[in-house]
Amino acid sequence: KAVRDTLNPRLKDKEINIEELGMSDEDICKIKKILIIACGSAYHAGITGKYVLEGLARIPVEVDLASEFRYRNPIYEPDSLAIIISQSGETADSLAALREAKNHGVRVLGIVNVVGSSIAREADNVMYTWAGPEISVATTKAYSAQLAALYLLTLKFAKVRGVITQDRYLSLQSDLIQLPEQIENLLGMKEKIQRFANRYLAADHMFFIGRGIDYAISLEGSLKLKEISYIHSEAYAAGELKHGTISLIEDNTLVVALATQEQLYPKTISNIVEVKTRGAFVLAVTNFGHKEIEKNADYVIYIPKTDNFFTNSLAIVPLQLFAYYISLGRGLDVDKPRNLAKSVTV
Ligand code: F1P
Repeated sequence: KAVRDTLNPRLKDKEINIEELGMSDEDICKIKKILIIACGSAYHAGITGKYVLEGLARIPVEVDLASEFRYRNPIYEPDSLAIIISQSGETADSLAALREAKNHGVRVLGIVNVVGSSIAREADNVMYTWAGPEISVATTKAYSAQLAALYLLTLKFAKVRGVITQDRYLSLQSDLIQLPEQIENLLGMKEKIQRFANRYLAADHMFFIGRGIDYAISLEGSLKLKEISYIHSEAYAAGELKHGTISLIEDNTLVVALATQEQLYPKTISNIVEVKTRGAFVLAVTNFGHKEIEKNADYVIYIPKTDNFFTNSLAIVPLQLFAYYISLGRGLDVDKPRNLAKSVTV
C-alpha cells in the first residue's frame, strides 16, 4: 500500500507528475550533480537511488551518510541538487546536513514521510512518501516507499533530459505500475520464509552478498536482521569477499546471495561457489528461470520479473520477512528493538 500510494498520484496518463518538485524542465536539465544524504535505511535507499539515477538519468550522484556529510566540508559544485531522505523528517544529522547544503546555496529536495516535519519544512521542495504512520521502530514500508519515490524522480529526470527513448520510458513505467501487486504477491511466501528462518534462530552471524543494485539491497537486508534479531551480520559487495570476509565463512554459515542482475550472474555464481567451498549454506534470492543459480545455491527464493533497475523493491520483501521471522522465533519484540529510537533527534 505504501508503494502504491507513493506511485499512483504521480503516475497519470502515462506521464510522471511531480508538481511538488518545483523544478522546470530547464532546471532539471541544468542539474550537474546530485548529492543524496541520509541515515540508516534511508541511506540504503539512497544507494539504490545512486545506481538508478546514474544508470537511467545519467546524472552523477554522490551518496553520503548525513553524520559524515555534515562534518566533512564537501566541495560544492554549482547546479547541484541535494536530496535528503528521511522517514521521520526529524533525524538530527539529516537536518544538519540539509542546513549545511542550503547554506552553500544548494537546492534541497526532501523525500520525507512525516508531513510538516522539520526536514519537510526546511527543504526547498518536498516529495512525500505516502507510507502512513510507521509504528515499528525499524523502517520497512517507508523504505519501500522511498525507493518508489526515487524511481519516479529518475524516470522524470531521464525523460526531461532526453536520455532514454520513449519506448524504454514506457516499458519502465509499466514495470513500475506493477510493483505494488508484485510486492503483495511476494508477501504470500511468508510461511516458506518462516520455515527457513526457524533453522537459523541460533546463528551467530550471517552474510549478505551481491553486486551493483544487489549490493545495495544486501546492505538493507543485513541492517534489518541486525536491528530486530540481534544476530551479527555483514553485507559485502560480492567481489570484495576475497579481500576479507571469506575468512569468516565456516561450516554452515548462512550466506544470503542476491542475484537479480542477469549480466552479473556468472560473477555472482563464482562467489557462491567460493563460499560453498568453505562450507557456507547459500540462500539465493533471484529471478525466475535461472537454472545455474538453482544448481549452485542450497535454497532459492524467486522474485517476479521486473526491470533490472527495480528489483530491489521486490528483493527486499523476502529479506524483511526473514529478519522478522528470525526476531519472532527468538522471542524478541520485533517492533521495539533494544537501544533503537524511532527518530534520532540528538
Ligand atoms: C533513520 C533511521 C532509520 C532506522 C531507525 C533509526 O531515520 O536510521 O532508518 O530504522 O529508526 O533512524 P529517518 O531519518 O529515516 O527517520
